[in-house]
Amino acid sequence: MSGALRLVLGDQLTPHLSALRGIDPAHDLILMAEVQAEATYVRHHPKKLGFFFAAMRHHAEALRAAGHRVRYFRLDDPMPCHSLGEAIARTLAEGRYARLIVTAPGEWRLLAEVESWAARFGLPVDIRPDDHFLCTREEFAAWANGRKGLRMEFFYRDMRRRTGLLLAADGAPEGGSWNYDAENRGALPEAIPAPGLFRVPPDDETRAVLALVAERFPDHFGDLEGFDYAVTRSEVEAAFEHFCRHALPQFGTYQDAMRQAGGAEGDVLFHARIALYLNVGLLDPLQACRRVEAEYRTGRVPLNAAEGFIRQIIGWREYVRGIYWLKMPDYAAVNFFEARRPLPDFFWSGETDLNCLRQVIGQTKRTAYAHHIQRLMVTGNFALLIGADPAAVAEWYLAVYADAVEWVELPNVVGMALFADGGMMASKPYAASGAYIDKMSNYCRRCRFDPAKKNGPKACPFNYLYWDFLMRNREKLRGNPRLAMPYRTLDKLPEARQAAIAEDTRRFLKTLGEAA
Ligand code: DLZ
Ligand code: SF4
Repeated sequence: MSGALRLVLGDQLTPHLSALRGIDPAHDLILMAEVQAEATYVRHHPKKLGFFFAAMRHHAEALRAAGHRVRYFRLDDPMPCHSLGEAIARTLAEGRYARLIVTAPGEWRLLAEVESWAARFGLPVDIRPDDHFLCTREEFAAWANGRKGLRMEFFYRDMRRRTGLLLAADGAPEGGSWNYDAENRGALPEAIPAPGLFRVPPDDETRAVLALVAERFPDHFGDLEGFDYAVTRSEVEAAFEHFCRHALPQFGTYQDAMRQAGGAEGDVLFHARIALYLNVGLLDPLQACRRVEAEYRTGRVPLNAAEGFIRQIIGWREYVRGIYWLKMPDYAAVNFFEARRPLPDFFWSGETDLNCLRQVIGQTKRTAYAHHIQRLMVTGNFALLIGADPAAVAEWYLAVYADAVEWVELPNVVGMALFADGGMMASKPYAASGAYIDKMSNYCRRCRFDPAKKNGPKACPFNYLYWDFLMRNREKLRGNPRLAMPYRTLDKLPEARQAAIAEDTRRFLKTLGEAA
């Protein structure tokens, strides 16, 4: 009797994966493959590649230890596979299988490819729902159906009700409010130290992966040294435990803060750095939320921390994934502002005088990680203000962050950071001047620009870029009620000041290597 061939992708590393349900260990074969095409369709950060391949190899070992047969293609095999399709073709040439079973991939591009396999390989392909999420694509579509705006907040409340997380006995939200976002914006005093990050030293298998990545992908942006990610379920559990004990109590208050510090202390602050583990299936989102809720119930962490964490996971994370599948493939091409500027070269080097950008890009290069405000309000805000091409910006984020899979990265970049969907996700563009960055970080104190200066060579470029962005896009944004105040301020600016803003912007954009 020929069994089934069951494909497990690099971000499907859960033992209870839908593609493995009902598996017959005696006859079925699990296929996993490190392939050149997935490693290079964007030039992923070397630490991201190291993480994916190391986690895949350790997962294959765990599956074997659980009694399964696994065919695993490595990139350092004598005959590596170029693509997932090739890995399937070669496995089918090695043995007979009655059907192919796949859990739906998280990316539109790959799902389209999987859908072509039945015809290509001449066997039935069973595409099962992706069960890494709490809200299915169909449930999200039903929620969105007929709504005018698709705001996260209302979706999040439904998810709280559905999961029962942080609900009081009468079904009301714990503490009386659904959302404590206003208590997530504390500036971080220099005197408050952040707990050290949980680091996992690479084992022999991971070191072999890192050597392979160093050899095969030497020209990808990012450093490989200092690789410290967890790559197994037990390591991930330990990393999450460390977060819950040491960082979670202050996570809520300092969620949006940024800090330049000696060493790596500022890289993570009070964040969990678990998105990459959630996104490949090494950490279960609901279990993580229940653990955080328990910390609150026992009184070890305040409500603003527990709610802030749970909102990110069952709110934002599920919501952006829903938006992605609701709007793809058109979402990849949205460009509300018709922004066409190429991404400045310094996004690939960190070499810029704007200290906030230098710090965030430098950290990204070192670690393949930056937290949400660094991504949204420093690099994202800057890309929005200069009118960078959304597709180029999205490609950058997809390449450089270890947690970036397209379903999460694309809506966050084009919808949230760049407002390129014209306001489907966000009610106004997240445009901000230097004052915001100065309030939330210590970057400005170490910068050659002055966040208090509005114009001239010493002025923080975010200041004039912000007003120029509003002037340039007046027609598209003037009617937005949430921008009524800044437009009133702009209208009152003397003509000479408006001209200075335009001139400073022109001069600055020229330094990016492009005429304004
Ligand atoms: C991101 C990634 C990388 C770098 N490499 C592989 C790989 O070699 N094999 C694989 O099965 N998956 C890989 N992935 C993940 C996929 O590119 C893709 O992003 C997800 O499977 C989409 O859900
Ligand atoms: Fe960034 Fe402006 Fe602050 Fe410099 S002054 S760090 S450019 S916000």
